[in-house]
Amino acid sequence: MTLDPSLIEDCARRLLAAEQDVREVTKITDAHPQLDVATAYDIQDCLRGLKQAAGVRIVGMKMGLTSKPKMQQMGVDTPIYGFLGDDNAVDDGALVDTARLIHPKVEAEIAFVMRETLSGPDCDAARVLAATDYVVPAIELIDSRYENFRFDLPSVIADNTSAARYVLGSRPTSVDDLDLQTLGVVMEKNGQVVEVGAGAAVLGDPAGAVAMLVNMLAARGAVLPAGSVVLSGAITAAVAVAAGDNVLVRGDGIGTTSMRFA
Ligand code: 0L1
Ligand code: MG
Repeated sequence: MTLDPSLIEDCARRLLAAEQDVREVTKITDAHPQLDVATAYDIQDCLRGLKQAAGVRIVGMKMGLTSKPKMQQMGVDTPIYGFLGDDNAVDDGALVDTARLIHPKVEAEIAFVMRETLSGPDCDAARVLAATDYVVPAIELIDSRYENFRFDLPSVIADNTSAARYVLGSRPTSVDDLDLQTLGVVMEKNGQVVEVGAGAAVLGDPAGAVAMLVNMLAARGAVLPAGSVVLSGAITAAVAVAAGDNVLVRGDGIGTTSMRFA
């Protein structure tokens, strides 16, 4: 079911207010049970427009629900995408204020920084690799605006796929020197290893996940601009964090990145 434009804007404003006021809200489909995926992306686009109007600069995109277990849990067979603003970016090693977050969780990811603009519909991993400037390890902090992190597919798309913060490693590595599928990643919390994984956990190949993003954008008449940061999807399960925690992600041959929580 599509919604009329004023309802789309109401939904986007409600999600924006929840993020700004750091409070949970009921999922959109409680009020609009027939909400479809295309209209959910209309709400996400509206949210993006509201943030841009408030001065946020869009710096990239993210893929979500890229692992088989998470897709099975949601009963879906396609990943989802969201946008990244400069207000989501955190410096490597910086302190993140948990008072500004509802129920934060972190994921280990590989981030791509694009040298060239990519457009679909027939993008593939080879084109992504050719258009990539470099990759770095990343931590994505997700923070659903919905009660108890409970949502369905249209609701989480509207909520910008739970995007909240991210940090990138500071040592750029060319993809020419890497096998992204076998690239191993370790996540430590407070000095203990809590998650391990390899790039292939992301839809079989993180570069393939970026290609899928480009093709999904093309279906909505959009491109992935040169200079974009792309979080390609979680390699590990999401781990809850709280004030006092330190999280570090190490990627084989690509360095480390970290976030501290106050
Ligand atoms: O980045 C992600 O994979 C998260 C997507 C949204 C689902 C969630 O909040 O767990
Ligand atoms: Mg993620």
